[in-house]
Amino acid sequence: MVAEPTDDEPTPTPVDEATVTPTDGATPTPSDNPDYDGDGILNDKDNCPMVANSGQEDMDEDTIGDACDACPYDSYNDYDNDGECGDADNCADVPNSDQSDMDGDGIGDECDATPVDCNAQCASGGFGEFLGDNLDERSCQETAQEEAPECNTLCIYTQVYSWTWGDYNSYSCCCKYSETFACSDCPGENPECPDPEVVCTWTPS
Ligand SMILES: [Ca+2]
Ligand SMILES: [Ca+2]
Ligand SMILES: [Ca+2]
Ligand SMILES: [Ca+2]
Repeated sequence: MVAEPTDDEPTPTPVDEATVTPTDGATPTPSDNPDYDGDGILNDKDNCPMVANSGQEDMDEDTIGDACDACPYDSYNDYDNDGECGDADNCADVPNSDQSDMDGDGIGDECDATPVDCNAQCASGGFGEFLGDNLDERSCQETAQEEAPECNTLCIYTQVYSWTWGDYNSYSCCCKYSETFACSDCPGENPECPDPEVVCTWTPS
Protein backbone atom coordinates (compact mmCIF):
# COMPACT_ATOMS: atom_id res chain seq x y z
CA MET A 1 0.00 0.00 0.00
CA VAL A 2 1.42 3.36 -1.07
CA ALA A 3 1.36 6.13 1.49
CA GLU A 4 -0.54 9.15 0.32
CA PRO A 5 0.83 12.62 0.94
CA THR A 6 -1.03 14.30 3.71
CA ASP A 7 -1.79 17.92 4.26
CA ASP A 8 -0.97 17.87 7.91
CA GLU A 9 2.86 17.40 7.62
CA PRO A 10 4.57 19.73 10.09
CA THR A 11 5.93 22.80 8.33
CA PRO A 12 9.55 23.74 9.14
CA THR A 13 9.69 27.03 10.93
CA PRO A 14 12.40 29.46 9.75
CA VAL A 15 14.80 30.40 12.49
CA ASP A 16 14.50 34.02 13.44
CA GLU A 17 18.04 35.25 12.83
CA ALA A 18 17.64 38.01 15.39
CA THR A 19 17.29 35.39 18.08
CA VAL A 20 20.52 33.59 17.20
CA THR A 21 23.25 34.34 19.70
CA PRO A 22 26.89 33.27 19.61
CA THR A 23 27.44 30.04 21.46
CA ASP A 24 29.95 29.82 24.25
CA GLY A 25 33.48 29.41 22.91
CA ALA A 26 32.82 31.17 19.61
CA THR A 27 36.00 32.79 18.36
CA PRO A 28 35.84 36.55 18.57
CA THR A 29 36.93 38.43 15.49
CA PRO A 30 38.71 41.77 15.07
CA SER A 31 35.34 43.35 14.31
CA ASP A 32 34.33 42.61 17.90
CA ASN A 33 37.19 44.69 19.28
CA PRO A 34 38.88 47.81 17.87
CA ASP A 35 42.29 46.57 19.12
CA TYR A 36 41.92 42.84 18.91
CA ASP A 37 45.51 41.94 19.75
CA GLY A 38 45.77 44.57 22.46
CA ASP A 39 49.04 46.02 21.16
CA GLY A 40 47.82 49.58 21.34
CA ILE A 41 47.35 49.90 17.58
CA LEU A 42 43.75 49.96 16.47
CA ASN A 43 42.83 47.24 14.02
CA ASP A 44 42.31 49.53 11.07
CA LYS A 45 45.84 50.94 11.52
CA ASP A 46 47.49 47.70 12.65
CA ASN A 47 49.65 45.95 10.07
CA CYS A 48 49.07 42.73 12.03
CA PRO A 49 45.63 43.08 13.65
CA MET A 50 45.68 39.53 15.01
CA VAL A 51 49.27 39.60 16.37
CA ALA A 52 50.59 41.96 19.03
CA ASN A 53 53.33 44.00 17.38
CA SER A 54 53.36 47.44 18.87
CA GLY A 55 56.52 48.33 16.89
CA GLN A 56 54.75 47.67 13.56
CA GLU A 57 58.05 46.57 11.98
CA ASP A 58 57.71 45.87 8.25
CA MET A 59 61.09 45.24 6.69
CA ASP A 60 59.90 44.72 3.12
CA GLU A 61 57.41 47.59 3.33
CA ASP A 62 54.52 45.62 1.86
CA THR A 63 52.14 46.86 4.61
CA ILE A 64 52.10 43.38 6.20
CA GLY A 65 53.94 43.51 9.51
CA ASP A 66 56.92 41.25 10.04
CA ALA A 67 55.08 39.51 12.89
CA CYS A 68 52.46 38.14 10.51
CA ASP A 69 54.27 38.27 7.13
CA ALA A 70 55.02 34.80 5.76
CA CYS A 71 57.73 36.40 3.61
CA PRO A 72 59.07 39.31 5.67
CA TYR A 73 61.96 39.97 3.24
CA ASP A 74 59.94 39.61 0.04
CA SER A 75 57.54 42.40 -0.85
CA TYR A 76 56.10 40.22 -3.64
CA ASN A 77 55.28 37.51 -1.07
CA ASP A 78 56.28 34.45 -3.10
CA TYR A 79 55.36 35.84 -6.51
CA ASP A 80 55.43 32.43 -8.23
CA ASN A 81 53.50 30.81 -5.40
CA ASP A 82 55.77 27.80 -5.07
CA GLY A 83 56.19 27.99 -1.32
CA GLU A 84 59.60 29.69 -1.39
CA CYS A 85 59.79 33.36 -0.52
CA GLY A 86 61.37 35.41 -3.27
CA ASP A 87 64.47 36.23 -1.23
CA ALA A 88 65.18 32.50 -0.82
CA ASP A 89 63.77 31.19 -4.12
CA ASN A 90 66.44 30.16 -6.65
CA CYS A 91 63.92 30.91 -9.43
CA ALA A 92 61.85 33.76 -8.05
CA ASP A 93 59.61 34.00 -11.12
CA VAL A 94 59.22 30.29 -11.95
CA PRO A 95 57.37 27.76 -9.79
CA ASN A 96 59.99 25.25 -8.65
CA SER A 97 59.13 23.98 -5.22
CA ASP A 98 61.89 21.36 -5.40
CA GLN A 99 64.53 24.10 -5.84
CA SER A 100 66.74 21.64 -7.73
CA ASP A 101 70.07 23.11 -8.84
CA MET A 102 72.24 20.50 -10.55
CA ASP A 103 75.32 22.67 -10.95
CA GLY A 104 75.01 24.27 -7.55
CA ASP A 105 75.43 27.81 -8.85
CA GLY A 106 72.46 29.20 -6.91
CA ILE A 107 70.28 29.45 -10.03
CA GLY A 108 67.58 26.78 -10.07
CA ASP A 109 67.44 24.35 -12.98
CA GLU A 110 64.05 25.71 -14.04
CA CYS A 111 65.51 29.12 -14.84
CA ASP A 112 69.19 28.31 -15.45
CA ALA A 113 70.19 28.62 -19.13
CA THR A 114 73.15 26.32 -18.41
CA PRO A 115 71.95 24.02 -15.61
CA VAL A 116 74.93 21.69 -15.93
CA ASP A 117 78.65 22.49 -16.07
CA CYS A 118 79.35 20.77 -19.38
CA ASN A 119 83.11 21.30 -19.19
CA ALA A 120 83.16 19.40 -15.93
CA GLN A 121 80.73 16.78 -17.24
CA CYS A 122 82.82 16.12 -20.37
CA ALA A 123 86.01 15.96 -18.34
CA SER A 124 84.51 13.52 -15.86
CA GLY A 125 83.52 11.25 -18.74
CA GLY A 126 87.03 11.28 -20.19
CA PHE A 127 86.15 13.64 -23.00
CA GLY A 128 88.49 16.59 -23.01
CA GLU A 129 86.45 18.94 -25.16
CA PHE A 130 83.01 20.41 -24.65
CA LEU A 131 81.73 21.32 -28.11
CA GLY A 132 78.28 22.75 -27.42
CA ASP A 133 75.10 22.32 -25.48
CA ASN A 134 71.73 21.06 -26.67
CA LEU A 135 73.11 19.32 -29.78
CA ASP A 136 71.59 16.00 -30.83
CA GLU A 137 73.85 13.02 -31.53
CA ARG A 138 74.14 13.75 -35.23
CA SER A 139 74.86 17.43 -34.79
CA CYS A 140 77.39 16.64 -32.13
CA GLN A 141 79.24 14.24 -34.43
CA GLU A 142 79.15 16.72 -37.29
CA THR A 143 80.51 19.45 -35.08
CA ALA A 144 83.29 17.14 -33.94
CA GLN A 145 84.59 16.42 -37.43
CA GLU A 146 87.99 17.68 -38.37
CA GLU A 147 90.61 16.81 -40.95
CA ALA A 148 93.24 14.31 -39.95
CA PRO A 149 96.83 15.43 -40.23
CA GLU A 150 98.54 14.06 -43.34
CA CYS A 151 99.66 10.44 -42.96
CA ASN A 152 97.62 10.00 -39.77
CA THR A 153 94.43 8.30 -38.80
CA LEU A 154 92.26 10.49 -36.64
CA CYS A 155 89.74 8.83 -34.36
CA ILE A 156 87.02 11.10 -33.04
CA TYR A 157 84.85 9.98 -30.15
CA THR A 158 81.74 11.89 -29.20
CA GLN A 159 79.26 11.57 -26.37
CA VAL A 160 76.04 13.45 -25.68
CA TYR A 161 75.06 13.61 -22.03
CA SER A 162 71.46 14.65 -21.58
CA TRP A 163 69.07 15.44 -18.76
CA THR A 164 65.32 15.89 -18.69
CA TRP A 165 63.16 17.11 -15.85
CA GLY A 166 59.68 18.44 -15.29
CA ASP A 167 57.33 18.28 -18.23
CA TYR A 168 59.30 20.16 -20.83
CA ASN A 169 62.85 20.72 -19.67
CA SER A 170 65.93 19.15 -21.14
CA TYR A 171 69.59 19.95 -21.45
CA SER A 172 72.55 18.19 -22.98
CA CYS A 173 76.30 18.47 -23.38
CA CYS A 174 78.15 17.42 -26.56
CA CYS A 175 81.61 16.14 -25.65
CA LYS A 176 84.57 15.13 -27.80
CA TYR A 177 87.71 13.11 -27.44
CA SER A 178 90.12 12.43 -30.29
CA GLU A 179 93.21 10.32 -30.88
CA THR A 180 95.69 10.54 -33.73
CA PHE A 181 97.61 7.52 -35.01
CA ALA A 182 100.63 8.17 -37.18
CA CYS A 183 101.30 5.83 -40.11
CA SER A 184 104.81 4.47 -40.27
CA ASP A 185 104.33 3.24 -43.84
CA CYS A 186 102.17 6.09 -44.85
CA PRO A 187 99.79 5.49 -46.42
CA GLY A 188 98.46 2.17 -45.33
CA GLU A 189 98.86 1.74 -41.62
CA ASN A 190 96.00 2.36 -39.23
CA PRO A 191 93.49 3.02 -41.97
CA GLU A 192 90.75 2.57 -39.43
CA CYS A 193 90.29 3.42 -35.80
CA PRO A 194 90.60 0.59 -33.31
CA ASP A 195 87.01 0.92 -32.16
CA PRO A 196 84.50 0.24 -34.97
CA GLU A 197 81.90 2.35 -33.17
CA VAL A 198 83.77 5.58 -33.43
CA VAL A 199 83.53 8.27 -36.02
CA CYS A 200 86.74 7.96 -38.00
CA THR A 201 88.41 9.68 -40.85
CA TRP A 202 91.61 8.77 -42.58
CA THR A 203 93.47 11.08 -44.83
CA PRO A 204 95.89 9.33 -47.18
CA SER A 205 98.91 11.25 -48.26
CA1 LIG B 1 49.15 43.94 15.87
CA1 LIG C 1 56.01 42.93 5.32
CA1 LIG D 1 60.42 29.64 -7.72
CA1 LIG E 1 71.95 26.12 -11.49
